[in-house]
Amino acid sequence: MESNYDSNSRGALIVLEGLDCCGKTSQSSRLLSFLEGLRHSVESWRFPDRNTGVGQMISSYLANKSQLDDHTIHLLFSANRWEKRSLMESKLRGGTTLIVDRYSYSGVAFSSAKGLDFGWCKALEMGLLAPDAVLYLDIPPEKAAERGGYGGERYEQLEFQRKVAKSYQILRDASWKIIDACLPIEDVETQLRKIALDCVMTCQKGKPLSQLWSVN
Ligand code: DGP
Repeated sequence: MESNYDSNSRGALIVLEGLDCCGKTSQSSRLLSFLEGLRHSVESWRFPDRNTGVGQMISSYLANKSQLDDHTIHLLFSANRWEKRSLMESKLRGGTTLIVDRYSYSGVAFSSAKGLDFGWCKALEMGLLAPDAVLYLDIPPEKAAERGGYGGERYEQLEFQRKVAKSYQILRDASWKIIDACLPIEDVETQLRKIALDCVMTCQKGKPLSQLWSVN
């Protein structure tokens, strides 16, 4: 009997991206429950990871409790992703799928929207693991601003989010799936489930890991 097993069998790296208040966080937890329900080994991660020392500095900056030069805070965001790289790789190689709320794309989109050089922001992410799928929850900045909880943190300002949306557009590549985040929450969930499941299956059959910024 032909086996689907391959020595490259691994978990999938699935990233959710989008403007602030696009619904990523609730969709990440719904996706986690869905895949867990199918008995997949799966974890939910998020960046910034505010639990590390670096993450606490970022958290304080986002809450406007500390001031940092734009390049300095960007380096911290990037370091926060790098400090989790080896754990990420071992989880994936061990067969665990990771659903990651924000990743390098947020890094480049948010920092370049502040005026930092696009290429410089991208260069810092080179060598991090490339996602198998980027699920971009697409929402007009004006709609996101109408949602509850908006405005609490440093970057949650309409004019700034408009710039972030433009930067995200430049970053799109073949690994991106664009989902209309204005649809009812269940419809968004259905679309994400299908894409995520396809992705998990492909990685289970043996898909080599690649690094940013390669196109899958
Ligand atoms: P969240 O925990 O999803 O609310 O994200 C925190 C905020 O940080 C959000 O406004 C997006 C922003 N952000 C995430 N990664 C980066 C990064 O690498 N650089 C910058 N400048 N901002 C980021």
